[in-house]
Amino acid sequence: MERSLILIKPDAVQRCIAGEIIARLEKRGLKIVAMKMLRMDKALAERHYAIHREKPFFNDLVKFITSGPIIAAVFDGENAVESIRQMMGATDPKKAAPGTIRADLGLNMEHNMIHGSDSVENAEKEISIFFKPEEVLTYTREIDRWVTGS
Ligand code: IDP
Ligand code: MG
Repeated sequence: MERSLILIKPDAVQRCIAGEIIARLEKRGLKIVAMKMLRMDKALAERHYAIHREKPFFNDLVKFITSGPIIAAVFDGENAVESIRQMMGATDPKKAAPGTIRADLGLNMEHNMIHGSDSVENAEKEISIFFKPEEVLTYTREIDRWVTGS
């Protein structure tokens, strides 16, 4: 099983669409194993988006992601990273495939509703930025229940 970090961005929280995004991921069969609402500060945003530091849109990206509360969550499931990327759709909602979160709900490149890890390796790094190990539950399919700790 695999874990991925998602962020429901300030636009989605502000427009009250967080629940729909979470529901879509849950309906796909992914399990919530950690979740919190927070407002990212500049340092956290710069760390999370460090890979984009040199990009022309970096400052706007940091400004936007820190502009209001977000929901950070860890989803667990088979092929979770790739599944979530597929469900998100392309970065630009105008180019995202119909039926994806960004195509259906996103407005533009900046207001594209959701972040999802792009690889298993990055997922583990990103999860550790937002959650302490003990905040992430382990979902044990064998007995179909959650246990505390990872
Ligand atoms: P992703 O979110 O689909 O993984 P990334 O390339 O990792 O896309 O970019 C991170 C975020 O930065 C995007 O979700 C988007 O909000 C923003 N972004 C990416 N490219 C551009 C751009 O060309 N102009 C403005 N914002 C951008
Ligand atoms: Mg990315």
